[in-house]
Amino acid sequence: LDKLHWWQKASIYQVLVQSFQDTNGDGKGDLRGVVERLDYFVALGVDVVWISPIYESPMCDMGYDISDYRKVNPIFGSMEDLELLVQEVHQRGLKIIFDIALNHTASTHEWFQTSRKARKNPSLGKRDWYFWSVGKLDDNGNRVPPNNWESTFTGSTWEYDELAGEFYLHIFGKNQPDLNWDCEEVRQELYSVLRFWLDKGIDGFRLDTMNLVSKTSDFPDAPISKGGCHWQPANYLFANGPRIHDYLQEMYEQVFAHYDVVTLAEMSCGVTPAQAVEYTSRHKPRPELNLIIQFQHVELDCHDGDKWMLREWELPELKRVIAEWQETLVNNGGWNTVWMENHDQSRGISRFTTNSPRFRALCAKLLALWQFTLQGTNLIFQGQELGMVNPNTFSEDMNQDIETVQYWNAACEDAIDGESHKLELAKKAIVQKGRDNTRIPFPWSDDPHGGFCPPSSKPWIPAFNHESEWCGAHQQRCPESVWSFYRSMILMKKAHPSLYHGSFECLDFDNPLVWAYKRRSKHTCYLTVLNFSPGATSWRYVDHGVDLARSKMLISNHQTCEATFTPDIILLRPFEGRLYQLA
Ligand code: TEU
Ligand code: CA
Repeated sequence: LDKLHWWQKASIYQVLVQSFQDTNGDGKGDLRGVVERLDYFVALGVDVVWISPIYESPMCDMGYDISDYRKVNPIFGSMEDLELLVQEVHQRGLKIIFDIALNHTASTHEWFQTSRKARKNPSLGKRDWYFWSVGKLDDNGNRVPPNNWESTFTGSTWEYDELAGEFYLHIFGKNQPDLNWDCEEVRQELYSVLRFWLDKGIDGFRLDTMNLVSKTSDFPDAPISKGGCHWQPANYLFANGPRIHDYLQEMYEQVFAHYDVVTLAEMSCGVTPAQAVEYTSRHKPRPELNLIIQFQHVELDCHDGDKWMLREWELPELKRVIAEWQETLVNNGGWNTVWMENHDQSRGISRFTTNSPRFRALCAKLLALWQFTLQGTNLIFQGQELGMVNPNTFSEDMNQDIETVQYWNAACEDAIDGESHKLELAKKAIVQKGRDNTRIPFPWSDDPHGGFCPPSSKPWIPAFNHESEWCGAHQQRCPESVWSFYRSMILMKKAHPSLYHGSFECLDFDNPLVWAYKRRSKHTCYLTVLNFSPGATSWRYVDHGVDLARSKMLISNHQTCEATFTPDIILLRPFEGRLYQLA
């Protein structure tokens, strides 16, 4: 156990700074706000604070469009505020990691501005810092993009730039041109940016879209999407590309090897458990990354990776995805991260259980039991520990997110001929999946705007559901609250170290209602049993080689939990979950 790194034992708490705590009344959360709330993290028991991008940015994509990597965005505060935050975090025995996007910059970045001019005037330098293409001629002799790739935020990944007289590549928004990592100078410059922040004493990075930085050089067309998907499968042509391992190894050797820090790399657009082992294995001669964030479990509710094409799913599918990740990484020297919501995803309760208010607290606790008894480093997104749910309403002026706005505009254009059913589907998808679902202000108290900003200010996006019993202040005082349950689960994991590294074994795969699994290390074995259904049910443990007679129930999400099992069956109430330590 002493061999575990701090980041393997840590619970990481993600703060979306803009929606956390506003201190100067401009309706946007800021760094001073995070400083003011640091004791909240201590009370909850988390170890690491992950802050969303706070660099200079035109804020077209929540700061994932960076225009100067070495400057602090004034809407969040100053460099002094940031240094104060790092210092105050450390004073409390916590750690802090920064979120940074190295795959692309903002189009307003000086690098991109130079690059576009340099296409016609090479002496300016930075000519190849981005991906440029003259495109091709279509049948009518018009100049069109070199291939058919569609961007994550709808439309072509190629945008024509007048000044350059060429197209540039952007996998995300057109204001987020992709950096060309094949260019040595680009990599060196980015490494020096990383060192700049590490030298300020931060404890690591969440690296945005890190598996996208090596692209195939010839930009072939992607297969045409089937079934009216807005998103076609071009991802395998730009994710996990040909030189990705070289670059990650180089980055490790030139930067991270020299610090005791964690790298938490987001791997969007598809990564398999086997690839994840490649990226994170501790047994490799040339290490790359510590942790990765994968997405397979949040892609079950859509068709072909198109997040807006909603799809019904069954519990056994979720079990299979999770089991494959758990087993593959544990058995091969990798290490999982376990998460269910973030600033790009909607709320876990609304997605994995039910929106019914009657079950809200139970479901929140069920999911906490689930998340904290799986193998891996736990990531919690702000408000998850309060059992926040999707607002579940649609209003056009609530849509702030670039992805949602562009999808909605495209849907409106597409439905011109009064095809109102198309718009209804789009609305439904946005309500269920839109990124603004988790971006609304944090409900601290039952003050106006949930105490997020002064009463006279207007939050940048409307606050929602800050009913007093669900707000942070109330839940912190109430031992039965979701918040208190999260705290218990965080402490539970620390008290039972086998939950960090024990093996994972899924029982009764095909059971559509109950999810049961064992976690085992040399001396201890744990059993988690979760009823994912709104009805009472039972689970037969004898068939699965479990002996409950001499075992101890450690925690349950039902307040009074008598030993409801007959000699070989556990009776479970709606959405009931339990954790046993087996003798
Ligand atoms: O996300 C990368 C990504 O591909 C997905 O998570 C994507 O945003 C999602 O599927 C869209 O629904 C990262 C950031 O987390 C996200 O906020 C940024 O918009 C994106 O990169 C671009 O920097
Ligand atoms: Ca502010």
